[in-house]
Amino acid sequence: MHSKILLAALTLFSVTLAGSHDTVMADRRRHHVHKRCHKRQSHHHDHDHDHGHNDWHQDHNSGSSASSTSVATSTTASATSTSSSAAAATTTASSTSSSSKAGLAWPNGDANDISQWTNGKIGWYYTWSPWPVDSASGLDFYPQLWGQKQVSDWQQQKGKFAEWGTTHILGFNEPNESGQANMQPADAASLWNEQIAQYQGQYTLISPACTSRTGDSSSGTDGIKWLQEFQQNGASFDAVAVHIYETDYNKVIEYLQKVHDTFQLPVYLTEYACQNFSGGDQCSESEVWQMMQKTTSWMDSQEWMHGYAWFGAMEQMQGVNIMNQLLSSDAPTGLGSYYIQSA
Ligand SMILES: *[C@@H]1O[C@H](CO)[C@@H](O)[C@H](O)[C@H]1NC(C)=O
Ligand SMILES: CC(=O)N[C@H]1CO[C@H](CO)[C@@H](O)[C@@H]1O
Repeated sequence: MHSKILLAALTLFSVTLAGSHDTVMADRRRHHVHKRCHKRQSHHHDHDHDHGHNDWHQDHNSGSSASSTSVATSTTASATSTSSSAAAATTTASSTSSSSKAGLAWPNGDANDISQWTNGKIGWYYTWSPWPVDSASGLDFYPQLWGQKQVSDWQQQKGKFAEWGTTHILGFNEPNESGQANMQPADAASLWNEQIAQYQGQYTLISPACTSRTGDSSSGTDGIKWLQEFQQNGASFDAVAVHIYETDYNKVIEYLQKVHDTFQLPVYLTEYACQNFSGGDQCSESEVWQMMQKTTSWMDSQEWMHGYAWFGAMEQMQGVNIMNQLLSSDAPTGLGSYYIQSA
């Protein structure tokens, strides 16, 4: 299964792009076809997840934080007044900010009509790069410095942040994965301090997005540990980004809780889907829907969750279970419509 996905990924990769990363990037700069570059990066990303999550399940046997939270609030009779005012505060916080929590992870450039995604709860998008779509989307664009290979793109684009009305910046893409930005925390902290730290105070700086991998192996390192080392090397950020692929929505929520407990900062889930990267059965349609419904409602009401982006607004899912697809035939799927409209 691993090698099959990898092979499929590599085949697709060479067929669609017919070139190395650097060729594609250079090609994009010359011909302004940057969506191909993004697609390739998210794609590259996916096949890496294939190796990425072997040691995840064994480390996550604790109970569901979601269910224990709801039990606590609904059954503690003696704490009624405090828990209801806490709940009211949470509701107020979420109703003022939930409209902008939902985001689009958008690798399509202008090839698909992004305006179809704007009349609902989605407030922002990113493209795995500092390149926004050309069309006016009405969504806030969060520029990302994907990694070392995008530094020249970043330098080319950063003069436009102010005119775009930029509010948030996203750090490196999965630096703890060998198939992705693949950086040592110390090197990453240097690059961060050279290219991104100068914007602190001006924009919300969202950390590099590590995967939820736990434990180390030849293909990657524990994501939380990586980010702690990044901090210890002098990099400072205002919020934490993370990527999570799981088959049980409770595990998504547990990991978000763990990230928040560790860093005590707002959290952005910038890629997630109902996906088995352990090589076995994939989520059924109902499991995908359950993950979508449970996670979005939980994140919308959790005040320290500031943003999320489901992986799937693309025609080619590139190795991720197609049940997660938000976009097909240039229009939102049923799941995509739910993602746009649920409140
Ligand atoms: C995911 O794959 C693993 C490994 O084959 C398997 O044990 C597990 O049951 C699968 N998960 C689901 C939800 O099917
Ligand atoms: C493969 C790999 O481990 N990639 C990076 C992820 O994080 C580690 C450890 O922090 C780095 O050494 C790697 O370069």
